[in-house]
Amino acid sequence: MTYVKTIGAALLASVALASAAAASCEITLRSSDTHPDGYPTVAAVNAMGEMLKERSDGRLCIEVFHSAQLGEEKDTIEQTQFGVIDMNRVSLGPFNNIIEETQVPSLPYIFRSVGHMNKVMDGPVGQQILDAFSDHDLVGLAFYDGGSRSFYNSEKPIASIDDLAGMKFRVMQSDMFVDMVSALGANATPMPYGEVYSSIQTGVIDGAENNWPSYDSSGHFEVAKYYTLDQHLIVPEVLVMAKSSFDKLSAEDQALVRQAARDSVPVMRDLWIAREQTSEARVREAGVQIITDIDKTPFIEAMVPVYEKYVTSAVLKEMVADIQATK
Ligand code: GTR
Repeated sequence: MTYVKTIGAALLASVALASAAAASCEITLRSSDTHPDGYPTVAAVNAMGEMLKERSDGRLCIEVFHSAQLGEEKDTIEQTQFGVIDMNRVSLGPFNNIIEETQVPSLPYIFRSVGHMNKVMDGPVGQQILDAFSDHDLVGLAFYDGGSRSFYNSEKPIASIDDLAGMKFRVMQSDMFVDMVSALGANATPMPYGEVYSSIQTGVIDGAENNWPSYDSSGHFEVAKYYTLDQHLIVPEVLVMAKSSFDKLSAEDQALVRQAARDSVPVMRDLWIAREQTSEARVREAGVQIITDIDKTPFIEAMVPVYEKYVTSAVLKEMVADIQATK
């Protein structure tokens, strides 16, 4: 009896402690993500929240609203600019039409590999892009990994650029991606991520393009069983904060937020590498036809007009040259 009572008291005490810690959050930053709970981006922002809470003695907390609970990326970006949402983890793609610097790392085939992308985004070009957010009511905190994106569709195996002719693909809401698909001879439909599954299912589009973890977690592989590893995009993902929310913090707390964001990057990269493998295995097991033997040269050559149209200012030209010169 005494034993049970002691355990009961200890349990009660720990529950009380846990709720005291939760109650002591003075500021809770609401963060948006389109991905489901457990996805590497969601887990990384949660990890950032734990670091922030510990380093601020429980004062600063983050609550991640995953699974697009706060809306689709384009809308949540606007809400973050207005300060309705404090933090947002999104692809750079939906920023392309708003912040021209984000177009550069979103250019097709700009990076030779994910390692090249990480090196560039960890360096001066990455910093230049993070700084560019400040002219748009946002604070750029960190870049995450998004692997490489390739086309998948419900119709047929695509083994060469010619197979793309006339097909209809969803792209993120970025004019540059519409032009990218047109330059490949196909038709692009910009649309929010959450509408892609049913649009493929009902034949509104033939397919879309994404990385292994998104192809898997979105369930798109169930309706688009042909995946061609042309790897046309290696678009970084970004964690941003509403400038108005950031400005409300003391200088010390701002430094804590920036540091915790930076420290969440290696966490994210490790989770990403593991998730790419499990997603690929899961999708292969489901019987998806993966086309790996594809000549990328005609894809790369077809992108010349896209570069000509979008890389126009001296600033962007220099960024492209810097990226190409990064070994
Ligand atoms: C994912 C990315 C999301 C979102 C999505 C999309 O790879 O992580 O942020 O941009 O693609 O295609 O909309």
